[in-house]
Amino acid sequence: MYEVPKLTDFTPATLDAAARDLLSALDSEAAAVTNDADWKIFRDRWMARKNGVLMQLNERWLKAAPGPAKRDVGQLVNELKAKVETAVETALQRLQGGATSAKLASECLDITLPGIHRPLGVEHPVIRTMNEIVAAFRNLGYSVSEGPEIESDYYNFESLNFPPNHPARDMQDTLFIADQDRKALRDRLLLRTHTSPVQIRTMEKMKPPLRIVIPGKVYRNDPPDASHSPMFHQIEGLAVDTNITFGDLKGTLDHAMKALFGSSVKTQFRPSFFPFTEPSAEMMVSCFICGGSGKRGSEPCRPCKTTGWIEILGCGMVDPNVFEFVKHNGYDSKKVSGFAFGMGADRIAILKYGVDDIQLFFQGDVRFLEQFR
Ligand code: 2NL
Repeated sequence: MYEVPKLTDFTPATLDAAARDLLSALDSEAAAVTNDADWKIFRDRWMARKNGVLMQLNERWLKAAPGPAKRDVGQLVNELKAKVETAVETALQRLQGGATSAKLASECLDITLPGIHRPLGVEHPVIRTMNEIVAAFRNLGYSVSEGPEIESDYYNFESLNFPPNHPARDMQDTLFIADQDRKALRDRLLLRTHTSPVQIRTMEKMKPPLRIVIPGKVYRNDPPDASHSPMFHQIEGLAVDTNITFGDLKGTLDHAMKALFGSSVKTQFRPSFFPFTEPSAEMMVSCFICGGSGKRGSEPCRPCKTTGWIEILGCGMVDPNVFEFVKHNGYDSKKVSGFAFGMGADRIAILKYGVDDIQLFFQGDVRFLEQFR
């Protein structure tokens, strides 16, 4: 370890040699600094006010020099002081520079590497079918309405003209919210069994004329199998105005089916029953798989069971009893009339895409879903 020597003479040659010794010691000690702790020791050894090398220079060289040599020794000590300060500062910069480049190296990013491929999802086939049906009616000027999936008995049944002991209110079919027995029947909560309550809610808010479609989830206490699911999707429509006739119903639905399944499909109406419409009908569409022939080559057509017709929806003229519940908002059955229809979106998606099990729609198996890309 370098120590400042006491000088016996102060000739330029002796000073020169002593200065060279000091600088080479400074160089090698500076080079040995590899971390912050080293650097502090190095700095203190050379620059400490108490007995640092620079202080020793003052004591052993400057103060010890005889009068005539003082000027030269003073100049040399000043030069050495500057070199020591520079060496200490440079060693610190070298350490910090090393930290910066380590940081840069760890953060460096090769922007020429290929990116991460994130597969895009697709619209679910049931949602896609609902959107197509909604679009067909929007083009006819219909608006879209939505409402709660948890409903009261009033909106789900009573206001829709379900008689008190109608089988559709049966515990077998309806999923009720638990612990509602203290409430009046009309206030008891359940999972809506159809989207019709939204039609009543919309008529309460908007005066006639009205043209709306309502897509949404509905719930029934059905055990799941290939054609049943306790949750499924419905689209309903409602048109109310002065002088709406069964002819308007037929023309509107015929037009919508041609928009959905192609302009060559035919429609046919057969008598039916719904509590909220009178008269009621089910609408058949000529089979868009076999073109109405009932055969595919020499094989029987499965989707239409060889009949050439597929039942697609239920419909009818709004029963005056239903209008009674919203009469206060301008729905007076002496002044207005209307038609309504409802269809199962899952069933239509099954027919459209040739799917043989409704459960596939709700299992979230990507191998099934990615086929709709
Ligand atoms: C079906 C049949 C239908 C309606 C739904 C409706 C709603 C109001 C008044 C009258 Cl507020 N009718 N909706 C009418 C006829 C049939 O659905 O088979 N759906 C799957």
